[in-house]
Order: sequence, then structure tokens, then C-alpha cells
Amino acid sequence: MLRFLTAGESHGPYLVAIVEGLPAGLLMDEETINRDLLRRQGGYGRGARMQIERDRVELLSGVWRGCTSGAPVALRIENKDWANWRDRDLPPLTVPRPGHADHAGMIKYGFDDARPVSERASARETAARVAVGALAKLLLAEFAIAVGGFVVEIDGVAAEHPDPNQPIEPIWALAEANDLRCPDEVAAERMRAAIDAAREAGDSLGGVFVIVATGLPVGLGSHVHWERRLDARLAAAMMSIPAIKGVEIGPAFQNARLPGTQVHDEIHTSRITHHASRLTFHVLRSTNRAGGIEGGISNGQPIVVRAAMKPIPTTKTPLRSVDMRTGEAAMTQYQRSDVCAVPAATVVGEAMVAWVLADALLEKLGGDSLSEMKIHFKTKDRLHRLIPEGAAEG
Ligand code: EPS
Repeated sequence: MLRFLTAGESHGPYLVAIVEGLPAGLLMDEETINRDLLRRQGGYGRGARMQIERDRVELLSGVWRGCTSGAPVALRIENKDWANWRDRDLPPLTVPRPGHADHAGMIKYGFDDARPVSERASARETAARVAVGALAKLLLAEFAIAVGGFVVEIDGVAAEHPDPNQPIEPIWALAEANDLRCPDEVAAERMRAAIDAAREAGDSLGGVFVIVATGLPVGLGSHVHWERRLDARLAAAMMSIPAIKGVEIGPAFQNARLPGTQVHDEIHTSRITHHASRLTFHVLRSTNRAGGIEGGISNGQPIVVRAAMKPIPTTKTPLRSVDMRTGEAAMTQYQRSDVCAVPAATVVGEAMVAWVLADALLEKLGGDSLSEMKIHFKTKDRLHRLIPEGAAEG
């Protein structure tokens, strides 16, 4: 239902995106989009580039009197650093960095210079995705669906983090107030120390973050075909983020070590009422080990997605590699980079989860305008009856 494309290089003039399929009538709140761009720029462990950039969205099309018109939304974000790069005559980067797209990209596209590869492979592109994800979040918010993330591990330092069945808003608030996006300040302090030590040692760090989505109706995604499964779509979207090498829905790896009776979320009912000869009851779970998805379909529980980010491939301490012009052994050359970007990747993870959920919601409800979607949301009786208690009715 929804599609987007991005274009742009890390040190080119702009990042751009085209978003197609948004319903008409969605308020395009630029400040909300800019807030997410700022959130992505921050985080302890970022490099000098973030002192230069001031990411702000410019909406170029598809907006009529402040709301979407139903036409494609084109947007762009300026790369301020372009001014510093455009006149530079940079020497070629002939030694690929292990872990980066350099090596495979050079061979695939026939370059002996990694720059054209790394310019596009750079996580700078994720600024455009965060803007696109913010549009998806605006759509989801109209249905009281919220998406937020937090960091749970960096350099093996694990945060105490809550049962996703507990109210998540206080956790999000703690993460938001923390420069590691980690709700556990004691762990965050140790993570800061680990990042400082890695910077000192000329190294880089990865980590793990969690994205939680709340307020979801039952029935997004489908079991009927592989590509419609919501968990598959979420996993693909998360894996598309640079440096993400693992994805888990709920505590999937922990579940794999337990018998079924200790894993599956038992079903019970809170109350049965009869109103106008109609039977109504609420299906509840007291656990959420499925991470909100069963059979590839949202089950009304919070959706919980964890992602593992590898350490950034650009390290001050050189790694062994090969000069692709001579075939001789060579050490990698350092160029400015981040030491750790897990807090920033968390914001990108939110964007990708929001995108998938907005797409699945639109698919479920249909409609060319927001008001049409809301009418469908109200009148889809089964869907309406099964939204979690207390969720907005659109
Ligand atoms: C990145 C290298 C650094 C990061 C960049 C990702 O940029 P530069 O090469 O200009 O120092 O800061 O991330 C961003 C620019 C960003 O906006 O997130 C890389 O090689 O992937």
C-alpha cells in the first residue's frame, strides 16, 4: 500500500525521499518530523559530523494547506557538510574496510575506489528514513498507535529493562531523557565508560535496542502467505538498516530454550457482557512472549522487536585488508566516523517499525483519505471489538 524511495549520498547536497500511498488529510506537522531528525542526530558516541549537520525536513510536494493531498510526498534534508566536500579533490579509497560495503560493493559495481560505494552505503541515508518514518508515526498516532525504542545493551553492558507487558510510556520517557537512549541510568553510565574506552582505544562498538509498538488492533499482517506475515515484514525492515545483523520478535531466542507450556501466552477473558442482544468479551493475555504477533498477525498485544547492531566498521585502529589497485596487503586508513551509533539506530528502528505498521494498517482498513480510514476503523466491527481496552476509537 505504501512505498518509499530514498536517494542521496553521505556528502552530496541533499538526501531525498518520495513517499507514495499516504491517505489525504493527514496533518503534516513538520516540527514532529524535525524532532525525530534531531533525536537521530544525538546520542553519546557520535562523531564530529553531527556537530555540522542540522537536519530539517523540507516538504516539496503532496501537501495541500498543511495536509497530505494523496499525491506522492517528496521531501529533502540538506547535507550541510556538502559545502565542505564539494571542492575537495579526495584521493581514492582503495583499501576496503572489513565489515563495510566497500569490498563487495567495489567488485559488484566495478570500482577500484570505495568512495562511490561508501557514500551511498553510509548510514547518513537513514536521516531520510527517519523523516519517512515520522510520516508513518503521524498516521499511526491518528489511531492511537505509538512506536518507541530504547537501548538495552552496548559492549555487553546490559540494561535492566521491563517486561513489555508493563506500561511502556515511563520507560520511553526515561530513555528519551538519556543520551544513550537507555532507560537504566546505572547501565547507561557503564555504557558511556565503554564508549569512552573504545574511543581511547581507537575502536568502535555495537549493541542491542528494542522497539515497542502499542495500541495495535488485532489483525495486521496475515498467515495466508509468506510475504504478508507481519513478523517477516518487520524483520526485513529492521535488517535493511545499515549494521543491523540480527532481529528478534519478543524473547525469541530465550523462548527457543524453553518448553511450549512456558512460552505460549495463555488466553483468558476479562468480562462477558450482553448489549442489545450482542455478546461482547475481551480476550486478554497476561504475558507477551510472542512479541505481539502470532501466525504473522498482530494479536493486539504490544509488538516487541529487538535488533542487534554490529560495531561500526570504520575504526581508528587499522584492520588488515588489501589494496584493490595493487593486490598488496594493506592496513585500513581511518576517516572520521562514529564510535557507537546504537542510540541513533534506535530512532531509525522506530521509523522502520512505524513504516511497516502504517502500511499494514492501511492494508487492513483501506481508504484514500484519513477520514475514510477512520470510518473503516470504527465500522470494522471485529477489529473494533478487539482493539485493546482503553485504546482510542479514532
Ligand atoms: C558514517 C560516517 C560518519 C557518520 C555517518 C555514518 O559520517 P562522516 O563520514 O561524514 O564522518 O557520522 O552518519 C551520518 C552522517 C548520519 O547522519 O548519521 C558511515 O560511514 O556510515
